[in-house]
Amino acid sequence: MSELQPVSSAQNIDRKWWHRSTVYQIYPRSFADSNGDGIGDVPGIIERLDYLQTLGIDVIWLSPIFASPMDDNGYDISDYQDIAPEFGTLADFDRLLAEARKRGIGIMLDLVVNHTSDAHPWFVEARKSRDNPFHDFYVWRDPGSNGEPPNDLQSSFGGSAWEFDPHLGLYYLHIFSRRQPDLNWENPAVRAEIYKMMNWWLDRGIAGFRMDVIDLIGKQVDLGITSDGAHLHDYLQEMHRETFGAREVLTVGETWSVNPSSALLYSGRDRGELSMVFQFEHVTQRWDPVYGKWRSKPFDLPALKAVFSKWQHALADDGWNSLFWGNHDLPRALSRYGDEKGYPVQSAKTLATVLHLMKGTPYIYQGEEIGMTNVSFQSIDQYKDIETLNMYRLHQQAGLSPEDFIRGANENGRDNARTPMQWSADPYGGFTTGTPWIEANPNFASINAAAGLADQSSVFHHYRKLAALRKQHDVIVYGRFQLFLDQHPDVFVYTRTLGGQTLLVVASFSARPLSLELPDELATTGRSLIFNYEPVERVGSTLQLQPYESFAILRE
Ligand code: ISL
Ligand code: CA
Repeated sequence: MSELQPVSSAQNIDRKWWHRSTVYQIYPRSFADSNGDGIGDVPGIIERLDYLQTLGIDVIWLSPIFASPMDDNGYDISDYQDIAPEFGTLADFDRLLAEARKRGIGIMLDLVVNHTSDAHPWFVEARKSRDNPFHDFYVWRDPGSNGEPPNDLQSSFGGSAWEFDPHLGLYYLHIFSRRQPDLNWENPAVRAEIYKMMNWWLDRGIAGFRMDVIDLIGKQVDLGITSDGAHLHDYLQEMHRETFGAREVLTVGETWSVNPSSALLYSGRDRGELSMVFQFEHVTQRWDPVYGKWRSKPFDLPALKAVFSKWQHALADDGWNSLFWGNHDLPRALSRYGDEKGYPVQSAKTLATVLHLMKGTPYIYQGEEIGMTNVSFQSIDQYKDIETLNMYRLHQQAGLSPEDFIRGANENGRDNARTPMQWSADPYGGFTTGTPWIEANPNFASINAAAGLADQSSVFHHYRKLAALRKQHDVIVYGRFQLFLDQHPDVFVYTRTLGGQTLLVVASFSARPLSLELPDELATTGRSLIFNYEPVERVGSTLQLQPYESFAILRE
C-alpha cells in the first residue's frame, strides 16, 4: 500500500490509498499447492508472494479459506474464525499476513455473510427446535397448504430456494445450494455476531473485505424481494459503524443488482458504507434473457464501450468504480473478450490497457496476467463446480443435449477460472506435485508464469507496467474520462484529463490492420506510456493500427 503524495493540480480530491492500488484475486484452491495433496493452500500462497510483489500489486483478495464442507468451494462456511485444514492453519494465515505486509501487500478477506454452511453450529442449533436460541438466525417459513414451498423463489444454482426440514416441519431459505442456508439479517443478534467476527479479523490486521452477494442481505422474502431490500443500506451503515468505519480499509461489495444510482448509495463518500462495488453489466449484457449465461450473445464492442462509459460518468464525482474482466465465477477474459487463437498476447495486453487506464481500482484475477484461457472439457465428469453440475442435471431434464450444454459451460462456466494456476512447464503447470483436484489446462506448456517472467515483452510484464504507471500518474487515478468514436465497431478510444494533462488511450479490437480517422482534437504528441507494438509518440488525424494494437500517450 503506497503512501499518498499531494499533487497540486488535484488538491481537492479526497484521496484513499486504494485509489492507487491494484488488487489481485487469489482462488486458493487453484493457486499453489505446497504439500502435494492436489489442493492449493495458504503456505503455497506464501511461496508465491515474491511473484506478486514483482507484478506490483498492492492487495490480495483471498477467496474464502475458512472451515467449510466445500459444497461450494468455501463459499459455505462452517466456522468464520478458523481456516479449512486443506488450506492450512490460523498460524499459516498470520504468517501470510506478515509476509505479505513485508512486501507492501495487504490481505482482503472474502466476507460470506448472506449465508453459512448447513454445518455451521448456528444452523445445527437452529434446526433442533423452533425455540432454540439460534432458530431465528435463519429464514424459516411454513409450507403451503399442500406442503409446497412458501413461494417460488428460485435458487441461483437451480431449483427452489426453499428446502423442507422434516424435523421442524418448516422450510428454510437457501438462495444458493441447500447446504448454504440464508442468514436472517432482520435478527439483530445475527448482525451482532457478524460484526464481532469482522472485528476479530480486522484486529488481526487485514486490509479489508470483499463482500459476497452483499446486495441480498436486506431480502424481504415474503414480498419475493431478494436484492435491494428496504433495510440493505441501513445494515451496511450499521456494519460500517460497528466494524471498519474508523479504519482505512478497502471494502468492495459484490452487487449483481447495482445500478448507477444505487452505486452512489453504496460507495458515495459521505454514505458510510463501502469503498466500492462490483457491477456486472459488461458481463450480463452478453447473457440471453431466458437462458442466461448458458447461451451467450456475440461480442459487441460498441455495447461494451457504452456500459463502461456510463459507469465512468456515473461515478465521476462521487463513489468509486472497481474495474475487472474476470473472477472465479466468470470465464477467462482473454477467451471472452480477446482473441486467444489469433492474437493471444496482443489482445491480452489490449484488454489490460483499456481496463486499467479507466478510472477505478483494477482487479486482476489469478492467471489473467499470464494470459490464461478457458478450458475445453469434453465430458461433464471433468467439471467440479456445483453450479455447472446442477445446471447440467436441470438442462438434461429439459432436453438439452450434453454437447450443447458443454459448449455453453466451456464458454461461460465457473470452472474456466478454476483450473490450476500455470506456474511453469512442469507437470500440471507446476501447481502441484500430486494430482490436481481439477484438470490443468493443457496449454500450460506454453502459457505459464515462468515464461512470462523471463520474457520482457510478455503479458505479465505489461500488467506489471500498468500497476507501476498507476503509482506514477495522477491522471490515471483521478483523470476525467471521455469516450470517443462510441459507435466504431473495432476501436476503443478514450481520454483521461486532469489539470493540464491528457492521457489518450487507443485500442483496436480487430484481428485485421485498420486505418482510423480520429477527431482533430485528439491529434497530439506526447510521451508513450504503454504500448503493445512500437511506441507511438505522435498521433495525427489518421492512424494505422495493427491487429489488437493499443497504446496510451500522455500530453503534459
Ligand atoms: O457465478 C454466478 C453467475 O455467473 C452466480 O452463479 C454466482 O453464484 C453469483 O455470482 C454469486 O457469487 C458469489 O456467491 C456465491 C458463490 O458461489 C460465488 O462463488 C460467489 O462469488 C455463493 O456464495
Ligand atoms: Ca495442498
